[in-house]
Amino acid sequence: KKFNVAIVGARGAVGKKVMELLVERNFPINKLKLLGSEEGSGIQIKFKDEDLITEQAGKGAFKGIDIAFFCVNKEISEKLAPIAIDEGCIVIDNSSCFRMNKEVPLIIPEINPHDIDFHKGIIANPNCSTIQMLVALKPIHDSYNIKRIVVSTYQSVSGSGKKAIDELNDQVKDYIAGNDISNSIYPYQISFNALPHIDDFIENGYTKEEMKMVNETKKILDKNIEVSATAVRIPVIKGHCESINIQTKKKIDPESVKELLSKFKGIKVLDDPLNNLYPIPITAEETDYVYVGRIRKDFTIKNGLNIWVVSDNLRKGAALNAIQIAELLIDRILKY
Ligand code: 2RA
Repeated sequence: KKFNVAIVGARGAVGKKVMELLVERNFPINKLKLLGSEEGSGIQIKFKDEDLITEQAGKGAFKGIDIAFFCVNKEISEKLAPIAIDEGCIVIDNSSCFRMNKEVPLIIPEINPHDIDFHKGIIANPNCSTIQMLVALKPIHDSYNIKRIVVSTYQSVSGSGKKAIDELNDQVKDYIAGNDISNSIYPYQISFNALPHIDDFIENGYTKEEMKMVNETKKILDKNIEVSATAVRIPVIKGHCESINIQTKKKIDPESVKELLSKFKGIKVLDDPLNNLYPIPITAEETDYVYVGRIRKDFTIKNGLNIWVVSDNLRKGAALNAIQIAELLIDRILKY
């Protein structure tokens, strides 16, 4: 059986990656429809040996579509997802719009595949920084019972889309040319800088990005885990890094954790610091793995451990996880 698939936001950083991975993973596609804004319609994009033309997303655009990948911001998802469901398709949404909605399963296939069974038309893809953190922590939680997580993220600019990638490249070129680089689409320039400000600040002093990690961890992994997060944007194009400190209920040691992680599907352990072996963004770029290194005891607390986690935020952090959800959907529900 093959499926009719749509990508909403096919020209964005994540939408383009979804298209690429649908081919790479040989997803069973009968027809692919590329949907976007009015100004973004009528554009020719190659898919396999076909030239597709982008069309405007809206009423009627989802008729006959089985699965729609939404790779747009939360406002567009909020407006279009109900239309897509009305027209009979299942929406896999990459935005934060529906993630905390009780009717919407929030899925990382390696962690909570069974949650997909209760979907009512929308399945939410977790935030990139949540996905890589929970893939790394799932085996540890199952064996040692995590009670607290303190995480600092070092997130690449591709997380905020194509415009931010272009801006970082332009700022570096301007810097080399001796031009002023202080103006920016961020509150401050991102090149040669670090910004503790991803998504909006809210009244409790945290950003929405940091609260996503707190709330999504509770929904996906375990509501009893306490999370304290700091999300930082750094001048890297692709690949999010995270420094994660955990405290577990059971006694924990780095060697056993290293062995446990190396057996978990989707994780690669790179951990030999004396030989400069640890994960870095350029290791992770364009691969499907969550890389873990710098696995070491936190000597300052009982059952404490520090780890360093790196993953390609456009792949496992977004497009790959979304496609793995679609693979789960056709296996478990649409009975492919
Ligand atoms: C970011 N996680 O990195 C957010 C959205 N992709 O900007």
